[in-house]
Amino acid sequence: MGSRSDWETMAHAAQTLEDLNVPYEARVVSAHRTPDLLFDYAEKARGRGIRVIIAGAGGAAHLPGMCAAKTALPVLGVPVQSKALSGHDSLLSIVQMPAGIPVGTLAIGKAGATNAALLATAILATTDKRLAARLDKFRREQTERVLNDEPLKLP
Ligand code: RP5
Repeated sequence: MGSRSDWETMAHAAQTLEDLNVPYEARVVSAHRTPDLLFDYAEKARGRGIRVIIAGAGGAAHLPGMCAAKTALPVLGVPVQSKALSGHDSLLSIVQMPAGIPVGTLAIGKAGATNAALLATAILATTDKRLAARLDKFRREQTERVLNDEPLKLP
């Protein structure tokens, strides 16, 4: 993520990966404040065994795009909800990539962070049957929770 201040949002991705028992690392790597670290991180990621990168950033959110520019690993971008523009700036900064350098862009905020983890897991599960089974179980349990919810009452 681009800043420690993104952790509140990106922790939802981390928690989802924990729940699915998917190994991950959480790092602050800023496109603007630590650009050399970003290049180094992205260039070495594949060699370190990383298979998917989830990049969350807010405001002028250049982290996912620049990360994707420096690695051919799948990069999933999470627009963090900014204070000034509610994350519209983050979303537009991440989603409009030029053809040739893809970033899979998720929703703004918590839903995007959670879904980035689920999408990363789905990518990894294409070559990992045990992970695919865990993901299926997660979906089944989620469906059951909705179906077995208490009937709605007037507030
Ligand atoms: C972006 O600037 C970060 O991803 C963060 O969302 C935003 C603000 O960063 P801080 O000023 O809170 O560190 O690079």
